[in-house]
Amino acid sequence: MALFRITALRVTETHKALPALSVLLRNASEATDLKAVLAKKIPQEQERVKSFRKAHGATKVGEVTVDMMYGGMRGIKGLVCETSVLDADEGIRFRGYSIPECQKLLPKAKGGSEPLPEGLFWLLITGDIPTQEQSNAISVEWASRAGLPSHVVTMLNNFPPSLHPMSQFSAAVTALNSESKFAKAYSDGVHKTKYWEYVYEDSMDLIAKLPVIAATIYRNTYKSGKGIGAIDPHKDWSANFCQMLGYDNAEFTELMRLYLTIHSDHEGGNVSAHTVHLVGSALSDPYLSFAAGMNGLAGPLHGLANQEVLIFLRKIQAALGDNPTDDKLKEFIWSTLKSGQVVPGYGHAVLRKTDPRYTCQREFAQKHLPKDPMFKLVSQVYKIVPPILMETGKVKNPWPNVDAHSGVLLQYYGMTEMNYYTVLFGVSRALGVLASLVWDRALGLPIERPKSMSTDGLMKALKA
Ligand code: CMX
Repeated sequence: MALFRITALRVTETHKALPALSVLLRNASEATDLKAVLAKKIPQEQERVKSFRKAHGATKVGEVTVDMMYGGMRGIKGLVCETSVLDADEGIRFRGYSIPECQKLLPKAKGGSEPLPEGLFWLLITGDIPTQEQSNAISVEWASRAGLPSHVVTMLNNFPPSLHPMSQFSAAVTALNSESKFAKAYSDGVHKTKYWEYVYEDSMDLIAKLPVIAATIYRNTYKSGKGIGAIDPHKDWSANFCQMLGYDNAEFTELMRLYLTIHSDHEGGNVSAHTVHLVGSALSDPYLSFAAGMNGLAGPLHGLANQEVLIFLRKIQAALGDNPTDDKLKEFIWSTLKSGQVVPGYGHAVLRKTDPRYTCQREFAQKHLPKDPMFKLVSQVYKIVPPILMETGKVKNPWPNVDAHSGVLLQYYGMTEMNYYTVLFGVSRALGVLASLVWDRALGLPIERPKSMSTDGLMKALKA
């Protein structure tokens, strides 16, 4: 076990940076203070929603069929999510901005060309594209909040490396709830109008700490626990994360900025986002709510698909070699389907076209790794799989989703440990779901409790 240890000291080395941090934090002005910006916006939005509900509260927005009830509630409009909306054909828009627009408009790191996740978070939570200064202020603030309590470090260091990284991730986040300012304020009897402030504090703390947790898991599980180093307050969130993971390739850091931006949010109904929202509605603190969402992300039909895709590609290479013929590949795909398995990375509950998150990763690959054999295989799969899925006659969306491409990029830069990939997805997903959680409490959304029926009750109600 000793081999896999890192010391608490190593992780809390962030404190070494404190003098530099305090100077940087002092530079924050009212315009770069995200909490102050939100405190101005929230009363306006509360008023807007209140008058909208007063005028239209009883208006119907859709209907529920029996198939929807048995069919995973597909298509039921039953949730409000402010941060992003998914269009079946166009894909995701973050607060109204498409991925190419975000790539163009959001602040970048010095010398970089991909958007900073800090800027995306500002956009998700405020609805406004931030300035470079606002985005930089978030980098500094997250650096200042990154330290882990020693019990979480001890816990991480005692997990066997055989425990799946997503289980380690979710367990560590759950244990972090010892730090919850919301849970403490609630037990101290805080007024409900102030809930959002404490959920905001916990969310900022949690987002700041996630890369440290994730990097510790990576180093412990795959790199014999060798130290993760210190947070540099002059670096952005992704650069610090890459450095802690042990990667110092500038191109990989750019990939990570893109990756952490595009995986952040996919409107409110997907398993991870919906779970965080649902658990949060019981006033479980953000740590518990987020950990619950991560247990959903760890399912193979959701976030774990990025791991499954790489395993699938490796299986193809093992069976057919690096350059399979189209016919051999078709045969392989059909045999997968006939054995009752899904083709991972393809299909979606809402999307009906190629996922734009797939497209922007493909563009990254075309620019940086056009000759990579695995990328070539992914391109060939993109040509072969959709017509086959269409031919089955039952798959509603035969096109690739985000998970069909991410692993290929990671393995190119040396991150070949596919069981780890969903943790990266989880770090990113925090940005969207926690921004939403702050708004859930700001808008005073109640405990979620839809009505269920038994088959007998349903038949009786429909006189069937
Ligand atoms: N391979 C094989 N069969 C598929 C399929 C795929 N990629 N996608 C859908 N199908 C099948 C379904 O299993 C279902 O079969 P049955 O009727 O026998 O149960 C049928 O096609 C209809 O399904 P659907 O309405 O098209 O898709 P759903 O909304 O039910 O499911 C999803 C969506 C993503 C779970 C499904 O497409 C899938 O399993 N894809 C593979 C796993 C994957 O890539 N998941 C990641 C999604 C993105 C993410 O959340 O990260």
